[in-house]
Amino acid sequence: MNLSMKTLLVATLCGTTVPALAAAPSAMMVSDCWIRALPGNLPSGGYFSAMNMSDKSIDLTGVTSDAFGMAMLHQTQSNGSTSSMAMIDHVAVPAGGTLAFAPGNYHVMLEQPRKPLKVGSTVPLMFMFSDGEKVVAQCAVKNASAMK
Ligand SMILES: [Cu+2]
Repeated sequence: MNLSMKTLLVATLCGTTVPALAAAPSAMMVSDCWIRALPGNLPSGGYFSAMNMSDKSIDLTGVTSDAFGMAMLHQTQSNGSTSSMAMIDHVAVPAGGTLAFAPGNYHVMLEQPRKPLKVGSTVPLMFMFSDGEKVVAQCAVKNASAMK
């Protein structure tokens, strides 16, 4: 598949057009971002898909958001009946591949919301990658029972 076909395909998959303003060709794309808002002061989970359009593996190295005091990369680890969460430094997005953050595995732990999360609104998260790219995605706020 040549690059322009790939770009077209990606644009189609994302339901958006490729931004014409992009100064440098960007390798990473973040899509389907959403946040599971939990009541009270419980931390919320952030989920998304990161697509690597380059031919080398690129790491996701962090997430930040003005909407939260703290955002961390976490992984849920279950052994039998118990599950716990571990903090992770970085996760590789394979060359030409996709990494999914979904309930039960990788998630962004979002703590200390600056203001209460409103279901139905969107919140921007900024994703940082090892190639120096920063990608902002608008994340849909969903209720506590949402699974995707
Ligand atoms: Cu967590």
